[in-house]
Amino acid sequence: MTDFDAAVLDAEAERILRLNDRGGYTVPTEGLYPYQWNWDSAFAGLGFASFDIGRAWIELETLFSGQWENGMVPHILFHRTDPGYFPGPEVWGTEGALGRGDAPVPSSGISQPPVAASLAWRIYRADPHAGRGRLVALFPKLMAYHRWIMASRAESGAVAISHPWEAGRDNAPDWDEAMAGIEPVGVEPYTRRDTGHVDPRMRPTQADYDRYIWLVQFARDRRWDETAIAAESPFRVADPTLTFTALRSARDLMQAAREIGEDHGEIAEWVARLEEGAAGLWNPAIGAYDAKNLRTGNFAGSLSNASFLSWWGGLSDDRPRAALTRILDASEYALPSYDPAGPRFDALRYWRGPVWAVMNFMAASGMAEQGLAAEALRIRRDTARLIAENGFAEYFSPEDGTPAGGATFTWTAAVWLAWASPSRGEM
Ligand code: 9WN
Repeated sequence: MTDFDAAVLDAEAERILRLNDRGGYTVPTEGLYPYQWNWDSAFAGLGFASFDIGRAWIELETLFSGQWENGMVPHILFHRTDPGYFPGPEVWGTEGALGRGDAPVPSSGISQPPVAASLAWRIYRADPHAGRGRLVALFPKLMAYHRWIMASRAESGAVAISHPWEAGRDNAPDWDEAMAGIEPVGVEPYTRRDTGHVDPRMRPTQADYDRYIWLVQFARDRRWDETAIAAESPFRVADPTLTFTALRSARDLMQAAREIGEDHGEIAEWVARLEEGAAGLWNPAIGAYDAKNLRTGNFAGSLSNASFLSWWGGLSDDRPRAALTRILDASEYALPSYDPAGPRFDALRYWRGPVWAVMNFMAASGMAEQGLAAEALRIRRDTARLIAENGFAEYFSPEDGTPAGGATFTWTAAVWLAWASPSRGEM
């Protein structure tokens, strides 16, 4: 399918990673996201690994420099304050948060999909000789992160989010019911910054933002006490993104443990618990894995790109295949973040329709491992086409590939380098 010059795009992707490098960490894109984000950074590491293995490890090490004493790895590290992003550190108010200890980097109070262990394992395998000491040093921190997830988010077996930002799929239809249950009274006056950078039609709505900030204030008022938040917040949703990335990371951590001669009994228990929890996310009504509102017990009824992370999570379950076939047939460019035939589909609005390269990478890599070669190839080709035709955008319309959100985007460039580029192998 190469009617584009892979070498030129490889060089451009490399240039983007260097461009967004702030010295030890990479911003997702200049302007819109001026800080270090958790899962973006792990993907940046994967991208760096294709041309600078030392820099790849530094990205992860800087991310874990912001780890809280309780093991939590924040979703944003505010290394240098930047007024271009809202909400900044003063809104999060995590100084003195329970569990934070003397973590040295100002941060948010929530986490994000835990892909770091999986990507560290890949970075290690790219060059075991260079990576051994780095992996040995990072391993206990990765363990502490996952111990925190299991202790504070896995009460249902599946992994729950306490804020939509935690799933990394901010305005996905998955949270609509839980978000509607919030009356955003008492939100302090604020000015959004995102809509100054990007067309508002490509971003969450004002009603979403009021609730995002309400939830931040709710947790801040409780000094980020996980126990109180779990007990009292109206928002608690078991999420396929968190569940399947945690499951995959646990499996990869187990391999890492074996490699460096560490005990893996505890990890095996996590895998068993998460597998059981994941089974509870199967929604027969949509023939796919789904988010579940833990306050009502209701499924979201949302067929999303996260639904198809089950293979990445290591599940060999074949049942989602019919839904996958339907979604692939319905999309010019796969994978849409929400079912194009669903009532809440919106081709450009962020996580309610657009295609995201990182999700494609995980979903298709899992499919390839579990024998869904044709589906995996289709998704990889679509990802390559999207980027070749429209640039390294944050996300893309599944209908016609329109690039949306921020440009010169770190994780899109990283996924290109690590996987989508034809120079990574036959396609
Ligand atoms: C809030 C950085 C992040 C990604 C998320 C994506 C978006 C932030 C925002 O950008 O979220 O965390 O302000 O919109 O949804 O997945 O990590 O790229």
